[in-house]
Amino acid sequence: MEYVHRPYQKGETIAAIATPPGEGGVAVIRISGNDALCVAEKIFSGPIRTYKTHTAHFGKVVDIDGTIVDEVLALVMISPRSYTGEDTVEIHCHGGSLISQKVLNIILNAGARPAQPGEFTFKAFINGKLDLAQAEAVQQLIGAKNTLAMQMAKEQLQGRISKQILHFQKSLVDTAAILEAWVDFPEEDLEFASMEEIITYLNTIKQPMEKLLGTFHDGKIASHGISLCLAGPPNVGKSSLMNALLGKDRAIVTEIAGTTRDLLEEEMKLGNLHFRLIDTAGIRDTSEIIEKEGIRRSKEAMQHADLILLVLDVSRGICQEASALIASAPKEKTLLVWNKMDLPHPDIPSTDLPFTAKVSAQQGLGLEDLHAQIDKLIWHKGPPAKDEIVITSLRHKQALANAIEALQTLIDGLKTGVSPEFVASDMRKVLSELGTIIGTNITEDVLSAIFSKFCIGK
Ligand SMILES: Nc1nc2c(ncn2[C@@H]2O[C@H](COP(=O)(O)OP(=O)(O)OP(=O)(O)O)[C@@H](O)[C@H]2O)c(=O)[nH]1
Ligand SMILES: [Mg+2]
Repeated sequence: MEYVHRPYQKGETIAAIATPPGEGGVAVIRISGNDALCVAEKIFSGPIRTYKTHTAHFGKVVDIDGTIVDEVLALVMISPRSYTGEDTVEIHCHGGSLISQKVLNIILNAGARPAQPGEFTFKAFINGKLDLAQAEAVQQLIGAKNTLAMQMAKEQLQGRISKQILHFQKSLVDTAAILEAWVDFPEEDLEFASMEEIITYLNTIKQPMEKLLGTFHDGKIASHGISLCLAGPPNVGKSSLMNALLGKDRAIVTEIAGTTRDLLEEEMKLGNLHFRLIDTAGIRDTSEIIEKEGIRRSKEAMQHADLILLVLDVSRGICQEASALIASAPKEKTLLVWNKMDLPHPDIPSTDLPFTAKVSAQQGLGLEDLHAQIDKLIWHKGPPAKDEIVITSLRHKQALANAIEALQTLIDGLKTGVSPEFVASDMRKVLSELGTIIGTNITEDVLSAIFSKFCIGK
């Protein structure tokens, strides 16, 4: 993708349609920048520059040749009281894709430049209206697929993560100053007692940082959804279970072992969470070339999935393929599902997989319990509390993990007596890694990568 936010000139006037493409009741075209009022006045029938901030005015959009293009509402927001922090005008026109495009073109001809993805939010960030974590939360809020993800994005947008990060930074600056002074005056050795104190103190900061890092598991699940792979030997009813969970006849089911050859994916909502179900080829020893490739993909899917439903046929007990699969299944993410409970079956053998469920995919029995077991497996300790600060972004997780690692190196360095330069440099790394989360200390290409994922008009 083209480099997004360069060249960026502060205050440059940009415009874009902010509503989704297609037909709707109303379309909103946003103009932001130093010349926003001027540009808007050129195309609007009223004296926009004389309007008070946060007022809406009915009027007409007029083309250069005087043709009336649409009847619209113009909403004026004067700097700094706008989303971007700049003068902003929103034109609310009729919501046809042609008409909104026409209005946008007239605005562009009047002197605005087409906005790039996320550029309004980028301006908000540059103008100090939002920090980076908050700006990212805007996109998460728009993309939220469930109420939990929405809740988490809202918390982040309100600055709760940023506050926590700032708190970590603030707690470290005094120690950072001591360490920097130590670099300058190494002959004035840190006293042993104060060294001990520093180590203890740094550990007390590290603990809440680690706790915050630990919330990523829940944050990822809530905001990005869960991949759930149905795996097992052939003919045990994986595809039947996929259909039962989806409530529709999606996968082919036959009594022939080896029916499913390829991965089959489908989205599903279960309770408050978003799932990507993956049906796979039954795993067995085979020399048949297509099936072999299918099985390779099954194993790969199992490896990458957040959760595995290992499906077995209860009427067959534990066959050879099943026992190999049970032995190799990662316990922390596998739920053993005994299917075909409607058939006569021997006693259910015990295994060392801690999570099990009993169902009949064909009869639709036991699905509620299966849902409950999935829930149990997903949340290590129940879903996050409403007021818990949770990180949801991989970028934040990595930065926090790097900061913790540098902090640990620093602590180890103090213990083993490495030279002050190294210790001070580790501390700088801790602070700068934390800073990247909220957007201080961030390179332009990272910024560009973040905002290019936004939609145009946001
Ligand atoms: N009695 C009974 N039969 C079932 C149940 N679930 C599936 N079956 C039957 O078992 C056979 C295999 O079902 P599938 O869903 O195709 O099994 P699969 O595990 O996807 O099989 P492959 O794709 O070949 O690996 C079909 O004849 C199903 O009707 C169940 O709960 N009870
Ligand atoms: Mg199948």
